[in-house]
Amino acid sequence: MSTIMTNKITAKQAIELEDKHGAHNYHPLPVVLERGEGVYVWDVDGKQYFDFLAAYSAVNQGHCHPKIVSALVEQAQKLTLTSRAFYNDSLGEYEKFITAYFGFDKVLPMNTGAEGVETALKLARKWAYEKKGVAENEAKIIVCKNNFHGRTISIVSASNDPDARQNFGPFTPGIMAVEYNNVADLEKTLNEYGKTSAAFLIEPIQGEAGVIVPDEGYLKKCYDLCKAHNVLFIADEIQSGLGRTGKRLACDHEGVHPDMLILGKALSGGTYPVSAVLANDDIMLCIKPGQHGSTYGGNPMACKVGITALTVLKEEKLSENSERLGKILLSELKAIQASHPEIVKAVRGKGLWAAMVINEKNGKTAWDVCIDLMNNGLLAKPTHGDTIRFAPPLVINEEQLMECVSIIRKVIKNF
Ligand code: IF1
Repeated sequence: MSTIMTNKITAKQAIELEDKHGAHNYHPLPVVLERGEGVYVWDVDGKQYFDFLAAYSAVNQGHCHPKIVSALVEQAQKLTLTSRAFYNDSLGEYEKFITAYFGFDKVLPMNTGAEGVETALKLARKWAYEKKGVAENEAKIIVCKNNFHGRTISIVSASNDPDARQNFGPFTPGIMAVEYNNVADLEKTLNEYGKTSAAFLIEPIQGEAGVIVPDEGYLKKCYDLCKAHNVLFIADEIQSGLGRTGKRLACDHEGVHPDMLILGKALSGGTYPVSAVLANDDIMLCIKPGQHGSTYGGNPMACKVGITALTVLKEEKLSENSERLGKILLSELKAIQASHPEIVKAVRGKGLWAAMVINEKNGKTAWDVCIDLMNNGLLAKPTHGDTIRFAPPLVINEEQLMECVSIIRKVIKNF
C-alpha cells in the first residue's frame, strides 16, 4: 500500500524551522502542538496532553471553545476591522456589555496585555496632571517588586528582573517600587511621595513571580491607603482575573473595586488578542479624541469574541468550578509536598492557580520535572528556575483534575 503522503510537519522539522527563521526569545518545552480542545492538546505525533498552563491563563474557557470560535468565525466572514475612523455595529454593544459586567462607566479597548497596562499608565498620568493637579512631568507611578506587567520599555522600566531590563535602557522615569505584601512599605512611600503619585499598579496575585498570594486583607489595606492619598489603585488582572483564582476577579476576594481594571488573555478565551482598561468617567474622560488609540483596538472581531468569552465564563460557572476544584488541587499538592519534602520546597495557590517550588536534587531541576510531566502527558512550565506553575483551563472536571494530580504525584515520587 502506498504511504499516504501528508504535508504534515514533523516535530523535528517544526523545531528546526523556528530555530533557523525565528527570534530566539523563548526556550519552549520540546513539544510541538497541533490541536487543542478543552483541557487537552495534541502534538504532531498525535500524543494527548493535559494543558496545565492554559497559555498562561488565556484559555480559561478551554482550547477552541465552540461558542467563542463560532463567534470569531461568524464575524470574520462579515466585518473584521473598520479602524476607529468610523463607527461599527459591534463596539458599542461590547462596551455596554463589559462595563456592566465589571461595574465601570467606560472601557478603553486595546489588544495585548502590555498595551492595556501602558494605556492605564497614560490614563493615570493624564488624570494626575488634569484632575489631581500634579506639576507637569512630576507624576509618580508606584509598582511592586517582582512584578510582571509585560515587555514594553516603560513596563520593563518598572521591573527589577535583570533578564527583563538588561541592556534595554534608558528607562522611563517616575516609577518607584515597594515590597509586595508589605503595607508599611506602601504607607511609607505614600507618606513621602503621595502628593505627586498618580497611581499604584499591582497584580492582586503575582503570576510570573510564582503565584505569590498576599496576606488576606493586603489588597484592601493598599486600596484604603491609596484613597487616603488620592492615588489611583490599578489592578492588573490580566492573569489573575476571569475566574482564575476562584472569583470573577482576584480583587473580588477582598471586595476591592479598583479605580482602574486591566484585563487581557482569557478576555478572548485564547482565540484573539483582546485587552481592556475599565474606569469611571472622572478618569477615562481625561483622554480626549486623538490622544490615544490603536489600529485594532475595539475591532468587531474582538468585540464579538469578548462578549462570548465573558458569557461562557458566567454561563458555565467557571469561577465557581475554579474555586471548588482549586481547593482540591491545593490540598493534593500539599499532600505531595508532605510525602516528599526533600523535593517539594513549597506549594502555593488560589483557585485553579498553583505553584510548586522544587528543591534541586542531584542537579535535577524544575525543568527536568516538567520534562517528566510532559512524558507522562501533562504540560506545565517552570518560572524563575525552581517554580512550576499549574493553571489548567477552568473547564476541567474533578476526574480530569485527579488524573493530573496522580501524574504529578508519580513524577515527583520518581524524581
Ligand atoms: C510572555 C510571563 C505570565 C501578565 C500580567 C500583563 C501581561 C502579562 C499579570 C502582558 C503577560 C504572559 C507574557 C508571556 C508569558 C506570560 C507570563 F511569564 F511572561 F510572566 F503569564 F506570567 N500583566 N504574561 O501575566 O500581557 O502583553 O503578554 O498580552 O511574555 O512570554 P501580554
